[in-house]
Amino acid sequence: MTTFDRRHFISGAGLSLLAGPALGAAKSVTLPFGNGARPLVKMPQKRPMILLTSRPPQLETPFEVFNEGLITPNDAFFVRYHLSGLPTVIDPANFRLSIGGHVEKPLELSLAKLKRDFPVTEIVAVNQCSGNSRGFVNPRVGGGQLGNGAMGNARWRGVPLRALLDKAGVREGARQVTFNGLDNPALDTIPDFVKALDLDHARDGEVMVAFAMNGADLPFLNGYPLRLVVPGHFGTYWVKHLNEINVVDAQFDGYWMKTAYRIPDNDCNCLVPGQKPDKTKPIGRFNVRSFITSHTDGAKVAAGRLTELRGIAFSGGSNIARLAVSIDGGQNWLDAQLGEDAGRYSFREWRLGVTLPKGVHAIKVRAYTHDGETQPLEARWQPAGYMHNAVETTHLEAA
Ligand SMILES: Nc1nc2c(c(=O)[nH]1)N[C@H]1C(S)=C(S)[C@@H](COP(=O)(O)O)O[C@H]1N2
Ligand SMILES: [Mo]
Repeated sequence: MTTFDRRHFISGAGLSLLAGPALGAAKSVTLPFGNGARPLVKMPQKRPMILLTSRPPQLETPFEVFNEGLITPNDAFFVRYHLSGLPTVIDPANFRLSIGGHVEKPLELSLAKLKRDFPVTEIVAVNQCSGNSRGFVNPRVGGGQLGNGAMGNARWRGVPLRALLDKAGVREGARQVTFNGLDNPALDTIPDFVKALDLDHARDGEVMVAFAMNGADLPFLNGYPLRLVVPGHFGTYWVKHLNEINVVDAQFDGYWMKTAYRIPDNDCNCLVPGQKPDKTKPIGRFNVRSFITSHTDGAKVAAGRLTELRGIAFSGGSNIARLAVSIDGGQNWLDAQLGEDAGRYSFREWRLGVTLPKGVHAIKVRAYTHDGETQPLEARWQPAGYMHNAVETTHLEAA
């Protein structure tokens, strides 16, 4: 039985919150934008993480974790929830996943049956919140002021959604599939968190009902016992504590699809700051991003000696073809060496040795995908602060 005692849970977070200002340098971090001071808190199954809110729990990964390896450890993986009514006790023996709606034969599956009667596959894929990096958006927008740590890369293990839908038998006329989890709104006025995918997407063979992450059960806060994995797509679709799958014969118009998580429906998914979109669509795939993980802004390095720069890149599903690094603020670009290819949905590591003369240097990194997509040099803007992916600049002081 996996038990999450709410008192323990909340008091754990609450205690750290109360102690916040007095915790000292090791127990807080300051993200590099206004009002960026955050406490580090320890929640169940997690190492100290950057606290955004405690109810519901929202935790950001300390950025240095991304320099430790290709895979983000379970205990450092970010946490995002919308609703404060989290399940507190989930008994794996009694848990059931239902697949119903516009199908021939509705299913009620125990965890044991799911693992036994269906094909099991694995995929390495990045999960990233739509609002990752929102704190850097300028002019600022409302919503969680996140640094770059609302993302992570894991090896997910589970059953292809297609196999479940095929077993249930999708009926003629089906259009979308909806996903609901065990968490609920604390107030009647807040709509339950339900997401939808088009039927073709749901049946693409890659979308997965995952029961494990990096070789272990999903951590509770990352969706135990089941979550949806939607490779290349923003985290909003990756429904946690997934217990209800419904096939529907119309466009699903719940709040979290029709009103929230929408982006301007134009080529750049962006607007002039302050402008309101006249046409929107649901957010979809990631745009391409890259980061330096080996050095933080303002770091000091040895002048005239070899410095190894390292980092990561990822995209919405097209392989990273090139990682360009500029050590002169964007005038000239060098090709970095790409690391292990763990698949087109994974982080891809990169490295490049550079020798910097005495002085301050503006280092920029820019990823290009196999399909020719790249990052904008100047940040784009949109009212929800989603999809921030501008080229990052890291200043290094060589002395
Ligand atoms: N049940 C449930 N699933 C959910 C959410 C939620 O609020 N409830 N939030 C979604 C959003 S917006 C994101 S970014 C991802 C975050 O996944 P993580 O918490 O495992 O990092 O979960 C998604 N799945
Ligand atoms: Mo999200």
